Amino acid sequence: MGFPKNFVWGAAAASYQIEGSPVNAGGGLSVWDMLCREPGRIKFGHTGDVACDHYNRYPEDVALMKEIGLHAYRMSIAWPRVLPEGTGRINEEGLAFYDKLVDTLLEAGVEPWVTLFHWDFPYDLFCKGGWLNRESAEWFAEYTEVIVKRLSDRVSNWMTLNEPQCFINLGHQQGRHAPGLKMGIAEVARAGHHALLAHGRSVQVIREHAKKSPKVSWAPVGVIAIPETDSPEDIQAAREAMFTCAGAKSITNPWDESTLWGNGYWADPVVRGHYPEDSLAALGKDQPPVEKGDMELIAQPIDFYGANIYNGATVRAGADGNPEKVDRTVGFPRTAIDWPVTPEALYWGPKLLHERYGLPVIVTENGLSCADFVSLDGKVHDPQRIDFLDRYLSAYRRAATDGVDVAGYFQWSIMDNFEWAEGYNERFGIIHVDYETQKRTMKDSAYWYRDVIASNGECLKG
Ligand code: IFM
Repeated sequence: MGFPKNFVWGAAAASYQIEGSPVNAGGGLSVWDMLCREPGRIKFGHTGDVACDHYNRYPEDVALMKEIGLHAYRMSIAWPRVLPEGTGRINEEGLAFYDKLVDTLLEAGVEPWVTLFHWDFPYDLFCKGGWLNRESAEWFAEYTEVIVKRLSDRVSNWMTLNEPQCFINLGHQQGRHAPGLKMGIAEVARAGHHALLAHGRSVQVIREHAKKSPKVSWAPVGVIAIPETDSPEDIQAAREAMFTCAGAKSITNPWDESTLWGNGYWADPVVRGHYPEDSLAALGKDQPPVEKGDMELIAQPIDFYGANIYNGATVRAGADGNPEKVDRTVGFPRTAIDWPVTPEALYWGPKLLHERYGLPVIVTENGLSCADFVSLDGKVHDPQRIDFLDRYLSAYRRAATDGVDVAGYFQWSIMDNFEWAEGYNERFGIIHVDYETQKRTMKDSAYWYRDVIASNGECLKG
C-alpha cells in the first residue's frame, strides 16, 4: 500500500511572502512591514513591498497550479489587508481580493486551504501590546469571524496559526523575525500562551460561523527526532526527545535550552489540554499565565494534525538510557539555507505525532531552498530539489504503508518568495520567479511533481 486514494497533493505559500504589501491596496501595516523598514534587519535590505506581486498576478499563478495538477493550494490571509487596524474597520478591497483568489482557484479545480495567520500581525495591534496582550485572542477571533463569514461558503479547510514556535520565539526572544523583540522567557511564554488562546477562540469561531462543514487544524513546526536504529531503546529515546523541551533532553530544540520550541510544549495544550509537566517545571516562575478555563479553550477539538516538517535530529539511547543527540555534522548533506537533509523526518515525524495525538496527519509544509537560476536553455534545472522531495515523500509513503493515517502533503513552496530575514536570497519554489521582470518559469521539479501527483506517488523512486 502507498498513499491512500483520497490523498491531497498540494503546495503552499503565504500572504506577506508573495502578495506585495497590503498598504498599496487600502490595507494596514503589519509588523513585517515595520521590521523591513529597519536598516540591517533583512538581508540586503529586501522588503515584502512587491514580493511576487501575486496580488496582481494571481490568475497566472493559479493557471500554473492547474498545470501542475495541484489538488489544493495552502494560502494565507493577510490580517491587515482585511482589517487595516487589526479590528473594526474592514477594507472591502482586501476581502474582495481573497474572494477572487478563492473563485479563481475553484474554477481551476484547485481547492483553497486557508491559513488565517502566517505572521503578518497588524502593526496597530502590536502597538497595543501584540501577543503580550491577552486581548489578542479576541482580536484574532474577530478577524476570524470576518474571514469565515465571507469565505466559508467555498472554503472548508482551515488552519489557524502557522508555526507559533517561529513567530513567538524568533519574533519575541531572538529578535530575528518581526516584531524583532528580545524579551525574557516569562514574556515569551506569555505571548505564546495568548497565541494558543487565539488558536482556541479561532477554532470556536470557525465552527460557529462556517457555512460548509469545516475541517480545522493548525500548522506548527518542530524538529523531528529520528532514532539512530530501529531498536526499542532508540525509538523510545526519539519519542522522549521529540516531545520535551526541557533541560538537557531538549535535543529537538534548534536554538538553546530556554527557547520554547519542543513539539510537546505547543501541541500538548492544543490536543491534550495541558502543558507538559517537565516544561512547566523547567520554566518555574516563568510559566505561562494560565487562567481558569484557558486550557479547555485551547484544546478545542481539531480534525487533523498539520505539521510543517523540514528536518530532524538523530537521537539514540545513551548509556544512562536518556536520549542523546548523534553528531551528524561532518560532511552531512545540507540545503542552500544550511538545513540538514534528513528524509527520515517524514517517516518518524508523522509516525510519532500520530502515535501521540491520534489525529490524521497532513504535512502542511516541506521543501528546501536551492541555488536555482534560469539556464541557457531557458529552463530551471533543480535536480537536488527533485532528489530531496523524492527521498522525503518516499519516507512519508513508508509511514502510510506502516499504517500511519496520512491524509495530505503540501510542498513549500509553489513559487520562490520573500524568505523573511533572508530576503529573496533563498529560493524554495518549484516555480522560479525573476524578481526584476516577475516572469515565472516552472522548474524541472514542478514537472516532476506533476507526475508524482498524477501517479499518487507511485512514480517515487526512494
Ligand atoms: O518560508 C518559511 C515559511 O514561511 C514558514 N515555514 C518555513 C518556510 C521556509 O523557511
